[in-house]
Amino acid sequence: MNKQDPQYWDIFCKIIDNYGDIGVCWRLCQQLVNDHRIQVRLFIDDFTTAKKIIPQLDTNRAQQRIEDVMICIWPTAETMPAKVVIETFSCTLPDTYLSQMATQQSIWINLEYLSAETWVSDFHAKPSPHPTLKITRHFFFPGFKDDTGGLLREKNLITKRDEFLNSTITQSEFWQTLGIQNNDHSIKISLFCYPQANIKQLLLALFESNQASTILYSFSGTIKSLSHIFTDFKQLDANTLVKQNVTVRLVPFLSQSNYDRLLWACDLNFVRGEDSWIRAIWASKTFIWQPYIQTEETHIKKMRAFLAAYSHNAPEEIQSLLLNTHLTWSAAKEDKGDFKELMLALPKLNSYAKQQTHLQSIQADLATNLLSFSEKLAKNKV
Ligand code: TRH
Repeated sequence: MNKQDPQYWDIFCKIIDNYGDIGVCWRLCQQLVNDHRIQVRLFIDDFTTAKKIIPQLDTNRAQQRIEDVMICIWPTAETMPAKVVIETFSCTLPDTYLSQMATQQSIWINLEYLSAETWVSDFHAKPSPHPTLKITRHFFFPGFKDDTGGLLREKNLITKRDEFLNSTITQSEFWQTLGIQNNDHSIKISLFCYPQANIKQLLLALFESNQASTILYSFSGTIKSLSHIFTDFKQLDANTLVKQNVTVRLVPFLSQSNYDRLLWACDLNFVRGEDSWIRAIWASKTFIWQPYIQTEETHIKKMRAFLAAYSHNAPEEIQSLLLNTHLTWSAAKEDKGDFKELMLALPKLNSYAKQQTHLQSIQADLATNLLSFSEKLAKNKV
């Protein structure tokens, strides 16, 4: 097949920090390949970090095919661009590659970060001509509304999630892989957060609860380094801490599919950044999102915008509970019993989460939207 065929796509991923950039890119590649039969090349600048998300990656090979995606190191001057080029998060394409794109008139789309802010709808799909080359970059914004690019969601995700949730056997097998036994009826809370998160307030609320809880904490450091957070906890084994009715289990970095299962299986999820946030939405359980920390409190504005959109049709008590717990978690708001209230309201919150997940899941997903956008650009219809 000719590289100028619109079925050939190149995707560029620069890893800034953490796992969100590669997490999003890897999901997008897989969805384009599996759900839309696109031939994808994924260029990554940092194989070592990427290996965390793509464990099969051989860091010594410049090019390799994994799950039908051709993974490559950053392109050289000889690399010929594909017909459709996705730059992710304004990662800057190599100069020679870009000049070649202009010569062969590739379609150039920049996939942006997810935000629920209202300006996203105005900027989505807008063109930005290159100042010197004869080529135009188009902005593609993920989002929660129909007039944005939508959210990443593979075709079979909701079915897979429901199969998992409808099978007690599969769930207990999964829990056993994390060392949780069948007779453990504690409330399960997954925890994936930045160091600034207000874990202490959460713990205080859990101690006061008359139910036992287990925190599944995604943390790769040593258990000893956590003594300032989990003060006076007793260490049961290399991965487990206990105090009163609260057990904390350190969870190793899971595969993306097992991390999904963890979110599906828990009663409450704490997520962060960009990709785990979206996956928490698909889990249809209550979640608290910690946005990636930015200067000038930009992340708090983003968080407020998301909560306004997410909870606009919820009863007022749910709206304020979600806002207060998010502010306590991420903006150091004084906890006035918010987390305690959150734990008590979980059944109500979980049914609201289910409703919201359903509303999002009937919208077109990001990969499908991206494909139809690229087709319109190819026909010059945008
Ligand atoms: O790792 P993050 O903090 O990534 C962040 C954000 O994307 C942020 O917007 C970006 O600017 C910054 O990186 C550079 O959080 P995020 O986005 O949730 O990405 C984590 C990825 O790791 C996601 O794909 C889920 C995956 N994951 C696993 O596969 N296994 C695990 O055990 C865990 C905890 C996560």
